[in-house]
Amino acid sequence: MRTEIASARVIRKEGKAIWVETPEGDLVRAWVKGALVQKVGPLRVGDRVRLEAKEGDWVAVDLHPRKRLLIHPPVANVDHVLSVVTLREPSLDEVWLNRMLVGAEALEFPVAIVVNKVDLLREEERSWMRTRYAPLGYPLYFVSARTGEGLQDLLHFMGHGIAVLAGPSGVGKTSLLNRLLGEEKLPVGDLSRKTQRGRHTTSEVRLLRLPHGGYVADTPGFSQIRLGEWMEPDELDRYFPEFQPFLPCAFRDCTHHEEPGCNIRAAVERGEIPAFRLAFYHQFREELDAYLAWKRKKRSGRTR
Ligand SMILES: Nc1nc2c(ncn2[C@@H]2O[C@H](COP(=O)(O)OP(=O)(O)OP(=O)(O)O)[C@@H](O)[C@H]2O)c(=O)[nH]1
Ligand SMILES: [Mg+2]
Ligand SMILES: [Zn+2]
Repeated sequence: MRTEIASARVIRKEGKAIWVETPEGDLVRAWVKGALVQKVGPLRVGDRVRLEAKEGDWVAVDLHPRKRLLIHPPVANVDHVLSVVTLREPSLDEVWLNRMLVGAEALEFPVAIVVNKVDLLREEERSWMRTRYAPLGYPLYFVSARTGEGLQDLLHFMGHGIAVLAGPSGVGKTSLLNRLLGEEKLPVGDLSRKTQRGRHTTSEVRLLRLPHGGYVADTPGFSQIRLGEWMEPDELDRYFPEFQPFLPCAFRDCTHHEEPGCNIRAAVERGEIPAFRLAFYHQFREELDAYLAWKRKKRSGRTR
């Protein structure tokens, strides 16, 4: 009889119990030691825990250090945020995509761009997307949940990690999720979840096992990204990876507008930074400045 499992992955929560996957791939139900919850707060799917056998039950007694914690949905140790977008049906929401890229940089989540519905695209549209986004350095995948094109490459990229899908409404997140899961599909419990609301079924996010290993969260994340909650306006340029080789400018607080000695503008003029990215920088910077002004006003209003 084993008395300990050194490391198992929490893949689902159910009331006070958790379901963990052992290194051998077995699914085991366990309880969480009260002292552990007091120490680290609630466990999250994605967490790795040490289990001990106590009176015929498994009990999680320790949490291995967390790398990253996503809040909506709550998933620990996220390895990939897959930003799903489309060029047609619906057309590309570049504001969403660029805000996502910047937000993920700020929160230090590794992000990839997944263009779905490529079955609807002409070759010129794909190459437009590739020319525009590949130079930023993010992994870029072209897939179709309808035809299955590109999904093996994407699964290979996801590897054994934990992935969370993100993307605007209608881009095909649910379709992709089902297609990526292959034969396994969402278990019946998931299908009836909507009709069982109010019963004992869990509404928490779950991790679903991908056919080649790895997991994907059953709930998409990052539906809205409010950059102002994560950064100060003058930090924004740190989250544009392609700006980094050119920073700092002559003025440390350069906003990359008309200031003399602005390396970013110069790089745009030489074609070394895409002009559209500087335009998004200015757009987000304005939003952040306005948000900061609003916060200050609110604060001073309260003290009076
Ligand atoms: N042509 C084509 N249509 C697709 C593809 N993937 C999804 N669709 C269609 O796009 C529509 C939206 O797909 P969903 O999977 O519901 O999109 P979603 O991102 O989950 O949308 P929300 O749940 O509203 O956020 C459906 O009609 C799908 O059949 C694809 O690869 N090609
Ligand atoms: Mg959906
Ligand atoms: Zn500058």
